[in-house]
Amino acid sequence: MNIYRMLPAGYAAGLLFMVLAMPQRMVAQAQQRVVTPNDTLVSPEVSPDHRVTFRIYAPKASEVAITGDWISQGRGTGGNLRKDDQGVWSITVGPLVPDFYSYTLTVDPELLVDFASRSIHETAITAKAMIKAYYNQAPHYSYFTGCSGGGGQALSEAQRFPGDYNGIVAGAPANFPTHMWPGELYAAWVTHRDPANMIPNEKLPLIANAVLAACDSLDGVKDGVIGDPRRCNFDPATIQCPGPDGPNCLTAAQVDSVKKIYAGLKDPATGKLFWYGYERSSELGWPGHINNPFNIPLNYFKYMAFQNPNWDWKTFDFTNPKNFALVSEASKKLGPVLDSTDPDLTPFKKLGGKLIQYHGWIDQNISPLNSISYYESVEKTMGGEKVTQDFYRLFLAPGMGHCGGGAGPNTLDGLSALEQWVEQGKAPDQIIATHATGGKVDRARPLCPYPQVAKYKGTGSTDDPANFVCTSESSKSAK
Ligand SMILES: [Ca+2]
Repeated sequence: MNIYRMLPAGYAAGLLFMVLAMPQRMVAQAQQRVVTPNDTLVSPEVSPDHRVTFRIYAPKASEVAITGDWISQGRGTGGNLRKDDQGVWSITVGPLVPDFYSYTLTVDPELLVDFASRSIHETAITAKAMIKAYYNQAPHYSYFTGCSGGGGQALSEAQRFPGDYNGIVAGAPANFPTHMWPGELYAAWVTHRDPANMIPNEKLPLIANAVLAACDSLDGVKDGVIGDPRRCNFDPATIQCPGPDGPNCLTAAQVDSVKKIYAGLKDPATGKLFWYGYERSSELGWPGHINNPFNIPLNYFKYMAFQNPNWDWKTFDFTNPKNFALVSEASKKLGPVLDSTDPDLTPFKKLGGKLIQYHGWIDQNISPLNSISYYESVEKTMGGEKVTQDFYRLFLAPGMGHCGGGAGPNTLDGLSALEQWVEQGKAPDQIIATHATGGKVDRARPLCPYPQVAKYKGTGSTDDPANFVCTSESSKSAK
């Protein structure tokens, strides 16, 4: 891949394949004709509803040494072309369903498989074949990186198609959507049960500040970031108004909402956790969920689970056992296709695959506890921490939101760490993450392989990664 990084910035030449075809057929076509930029290949044999759509930018063969790797970038919502300013080209997977999350009433099971996993696999096969045809040489290494929906695709690849990639970066993976989507919608329902239960946006900083006041120092550094929110037991009742409602306190109904959002969605019959609550210190990211529901979980219910576009989420009481049973049934029915939670990564490991996963601790969309749960399930299945960390490491990022953002170091180069691991056998003992303000890096810190955490050595700037060390003082599944 490095060779591509040497290409001049703004390098615009290349081939754009806009493919609307079954991939194998498309490869055959591509080899038979001269392809020009912005060319569109369409297979007449495929109906418009069954199509794999993606684009490839490939540097001209005359301008690159053919020693490269390729990167496929998974995308939650797909469609955009990715080419960074160093000239690294990548293959970007586009939406499989024309209107993606706006699913059609007649759910086509084949389309669902395309959407969930097959498209990514077909893209890998097709892209490798096209690279070979175009450059007369197969890529030396193949990588996949994605966050959110793309992170879910990343784990699906490791589980379902272990031979597709040598290395995979899975960021904040949405790999358990049939539980995650109900859990997301639950937070919206909690605040809409009654107008009194709504938490005004203006009060979110009040809660976030109270959480920090209670828990910021637990990690040894007072820096606006909580190292491991599982250790924070902040009780919102401590900021409940002693009298009437006011701007600097919460009403009893608002306290109840906050408690429920922290607690997560539970089976009302058994009390068993169905999906995790939001972490303490993630409050500033709540507006997109508690005011109006995020469209993705809403459309899951409307189109995939219930097939009723008029379904009214506001009147769907999640604590009613009959309603919850419907949620659970939908998960059982759709989970085998949509979810990627298989903890057995034996085939991927045997093929030499390496997997780096990361997740922000204040992720406002996907719970970091799901990443921990999946990682620990793999450890259990694969035979323990050492065996697992030989090929799979999870990095939790304190103060990082969903795939980025937040007061903590929230930007990392997982792909470079992955390359070193795959190509030089150098496993990442830490990955440096940075935080920038106005384009200028003002904080950097190591992220450590779970269950290790970064601990301040006690002297020097807390924004200098050299003053932190990865230690094993964290406990697994503290919550
Ligand atoms: Ca702190």
